[in-house]
Amino acid sequence: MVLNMNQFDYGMVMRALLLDESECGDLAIVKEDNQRCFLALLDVLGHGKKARKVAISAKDFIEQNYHKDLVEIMNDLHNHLLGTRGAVAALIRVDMGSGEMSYVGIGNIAVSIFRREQIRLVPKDGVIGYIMPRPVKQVIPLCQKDIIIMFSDGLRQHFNISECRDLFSQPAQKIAEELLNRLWKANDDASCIAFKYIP
Ligand SMILES: [Mn+2]
Repeated sequence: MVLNMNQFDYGMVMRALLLDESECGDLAIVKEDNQRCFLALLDVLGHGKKARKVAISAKDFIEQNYHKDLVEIMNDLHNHLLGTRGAVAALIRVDMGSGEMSYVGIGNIAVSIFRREQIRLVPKDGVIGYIMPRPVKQVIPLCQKDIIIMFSDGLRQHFNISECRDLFSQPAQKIAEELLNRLWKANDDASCIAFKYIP
């Protein structure tokens, strides 16, 4: 168990289909930014070394630009990835003070907020770096103790909340790891981010 030195309670996990992280085309990034927290989950099409190369390029780009507006990041990422095999991604920013969560999603990354019930956010269809619709930002007010879960299609997309409710009292890192263990389809790279809104 790693001692959590972060300001906020979040966790992330990535697993390569080929079980070698140097061949994982999924990418999870979390950045603390004063009283804000930025979360990105990205899945490059396919898997293996070629997908990994695109993921590394996207990682460098996102790490240099994460403080910008989410729509701007998505548009610029599209331009950055033009000519590659493309990717899908969800970008989130949480303002810890106001409790406002912003979300921009292109393609199949599942994003849910768990409170008593599950609130699913709906991305736009498209592939970043290939054919991308105009990204749109959704703003959702969070409630205390809301848990944001993001995961790629390497995990089973539809599951009953009762399959994972027992996890929600755990630290975010444990939630991310356990969800991946329980929902991994073992036919693709997989990644998951969990974030607890505790202002
Ligand atoms: Mn995938």
